[in-house]
Amino acid sequence: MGHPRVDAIAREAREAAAAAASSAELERVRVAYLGRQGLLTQLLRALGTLPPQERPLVGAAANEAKRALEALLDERLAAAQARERRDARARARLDLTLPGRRPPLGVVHPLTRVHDEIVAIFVGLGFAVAEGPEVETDEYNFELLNLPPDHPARDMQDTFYISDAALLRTHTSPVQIRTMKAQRPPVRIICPGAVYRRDADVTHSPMFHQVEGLAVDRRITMGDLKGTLELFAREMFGPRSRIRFRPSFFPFTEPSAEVDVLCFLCAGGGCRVCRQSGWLEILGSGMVHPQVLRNVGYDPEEVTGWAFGMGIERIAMLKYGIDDIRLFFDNDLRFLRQFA
Ligand code: 2U9
Repeated sequence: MGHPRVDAIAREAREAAAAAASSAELERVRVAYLGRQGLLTQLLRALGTLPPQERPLVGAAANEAKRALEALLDERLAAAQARERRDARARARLDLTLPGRRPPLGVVHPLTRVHDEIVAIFVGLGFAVAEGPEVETDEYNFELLNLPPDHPARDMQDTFYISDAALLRTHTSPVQIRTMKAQRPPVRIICPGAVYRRDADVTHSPMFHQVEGLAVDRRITMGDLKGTLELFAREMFGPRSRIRFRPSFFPFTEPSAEVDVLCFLCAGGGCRVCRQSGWLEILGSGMVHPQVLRNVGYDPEEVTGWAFGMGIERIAMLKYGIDDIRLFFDNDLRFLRQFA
């Protein structure tokens, strides 16, 4: 063997090399013993300070220990690097036969579906879609539609007022007013959009949606209204649909009528949805009031018109047998997924 001090350092180095588990740890061992400040390096550098007779023995032993440690570290390092390359390849390996991740697919909201169906039917008949602001003036939402200042619909109880003059529209009718003020007859438009009323229960929501329609031209009659709505009902509720008109009142139409469709669930026989009556109320309508025509600068002696209004939520509730309007706005996926 060599020299006791050299042997102690060499043993310690072998043990450190044996305990090193990675190429990084092996490199730290190499630096600790063989680096510029390493223990073996320092020992060799200090040979000159030993008594002359000890130098050959210690020098030979230190050089031998250095050579053996280098060989051991090279061997261990090669093995560690091979292991690390193998692990990295295993981590990176992809199984291309695994099924892909399916992106979650949404469904069209039932209100959007019903809205799109209604709009498509009237667009097919030659109507243009008109839209307008949801924040309206008292003038456009009420005054020009022949709702006098003391009309109950204008009550603070029913309308969301923003100021004395500004409010959230309670119907899309101001869109028709804006359109008529901007263009001469003939006018054929449908006006879909959100509207607001201070009302909330199972069939009323403070925000809901309407589609209103308007046709103004020379010699437009109630017969045109009936024919148009009959066609609408057949496209919306099936070819066997029938409609009936019941007299009603709205300040902006005269005469006015509420329109029922023969119950499409029981064909008129009576069921839960039509509450045994055989008919479902689907919309309100009428001939545009002469005063409303005058208000937008039209001459009621020259042109006449009809208008209708329906609630999209109401149509969707009837169509899908939904008994609580709030389901449309809860965004419960268990509800929405049923419309896939
Ligand atoms: C102009 C002239 C007349 C629109 C009309 C109705 C009858 C009607 C209701 C249906 C259910 C509102 O959402 S609802 O509560 N609407 O009954 N709407 S006639 O008449 C107009 C519109 C604009 C210039």
